Amino acid sequence: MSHEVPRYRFLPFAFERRPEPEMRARAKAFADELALRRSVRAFRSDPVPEDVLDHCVRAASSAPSGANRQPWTFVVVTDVEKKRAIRRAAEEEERRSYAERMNDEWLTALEPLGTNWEKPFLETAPALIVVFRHAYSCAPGPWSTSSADHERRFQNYYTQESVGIACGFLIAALHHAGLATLTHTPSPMGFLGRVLGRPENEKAFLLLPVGYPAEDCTVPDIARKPIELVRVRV
Ligand code: IYR
Repeated sequence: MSHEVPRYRFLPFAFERRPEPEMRARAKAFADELALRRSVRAFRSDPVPEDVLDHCVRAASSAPSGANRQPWTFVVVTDVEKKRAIRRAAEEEERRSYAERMNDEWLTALEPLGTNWEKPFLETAPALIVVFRHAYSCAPGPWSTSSADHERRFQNYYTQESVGIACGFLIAALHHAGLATLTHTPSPMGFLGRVLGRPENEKAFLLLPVGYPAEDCTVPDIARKPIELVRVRV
């Protein structure tokens, strides 16, 4: 057991404590804003500003992660051919999922949403953000983007939790910026690493079509559980 690794330098934390009325107003405004987010399945084809997406990816990448490994890559896909390839591969998997992999209970749960194997939004959305989880790293710290040196594997920690949190930040940031998203999980997702040429240690985690809702876009009339059903005080 080696303990030769030096500690980080610890710096004073510049934390601003806010007056309670301000906290309350900010907490409410944030919850009210997030409550307006909806999953969108019909997009306009208008392009989205790449620098806005970059800021949103920066927000996502500020998420906490196990041992600060930051075990994620966000691939921003705007290329028409790549989007077409992703749609083709996703629909192939989804066709099989709807026909063979999902059981009756699952299909029944989805019936009210009216989803099916067809995924036109993978081409019409101007951008797809594909989030990859680094199951392990090829370098000891978060910084090297790694040569394809798969001789040595360095462990990452709590990667599902870390990348899940980063995705939450990303979806919130995109919504805050004025963009609509869909949380899409074609299954299995192995094709995304192949189409996008990601290294072996990166596993596709989530596919987010991003853009503006189509003019005739509709969303299902669903409600969030009231706080009394989701918060327990002890
Ligand atoms: N991944 C499939 C099926 C699907 C599953 C769930 I759970 C949803 O909430 C929505 C869809 C699809 O994208 O159609």
